[in-house]
Amino acid sequence: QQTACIFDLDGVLVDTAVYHYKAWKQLANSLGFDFTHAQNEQLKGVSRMRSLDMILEWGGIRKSDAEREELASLKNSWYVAMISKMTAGEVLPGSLELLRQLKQQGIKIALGSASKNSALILERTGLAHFFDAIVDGNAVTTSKPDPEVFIKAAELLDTAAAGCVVFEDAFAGVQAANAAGMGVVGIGDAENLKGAQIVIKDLSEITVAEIEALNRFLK
Ligand code: G16
Ligand code: MG
Repeated sequence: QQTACIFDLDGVLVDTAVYHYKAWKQLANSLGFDFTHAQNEQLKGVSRMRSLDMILEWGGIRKSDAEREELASLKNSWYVAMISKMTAGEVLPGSLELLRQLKQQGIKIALGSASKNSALILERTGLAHFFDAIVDGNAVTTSKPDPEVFIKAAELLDTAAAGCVVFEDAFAGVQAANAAGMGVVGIGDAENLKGAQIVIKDLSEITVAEIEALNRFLK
């Protein structure tokens, strides 16, 4: 059974986490409070609206639905202004090399991201052409840890879930991959990524052979 790869975007292929953080921090500060680094970790992989709700809760602030929409689009306007200036230099170490090798060996590649801005980011960083399928925040109704985003990606790649290997930097994403019955490679600190089969610092630390060994048809 064939292997396919599904990549999360923010924090796995590109370093956009810092821009999300800056924009959310600016929003929280404008409302008169701040949040911690540990709290920011919890926002990774979580949808825009869910992130906003978590932040408002940390600040002990209640807003109407209309105000929440307004705050989310304000944050997004700051975020989009920052990512509009991204360059290929902001692709994380090892990403380009691994994507090239996977392509060379005929392994299918999908994006499985919570972001509604994935098209702009892939465009700006020159990664768009690698993907056989793109499933992002515009295509799903439920956020990670729900497996919807990865299940849709597997369907588009015409690959059984057990043959898919997901690359994730967020705990919510690791949970989503496990719920989908897929292999999962964690990117970052092992303590934040319980449930991943392997945890690496970045994509330079894994080979195509090691990825293929995570295909669950082989287990
Ligand atoms: C990313 C980030 C999250 C962000 C979400 C939505 O998910 O990790 O912090 O809240 O996208 O992004 P946007 O506001 O651009 O729609 P992923 O799944 O790519 O890591
Ligand atoms: Mg991520």
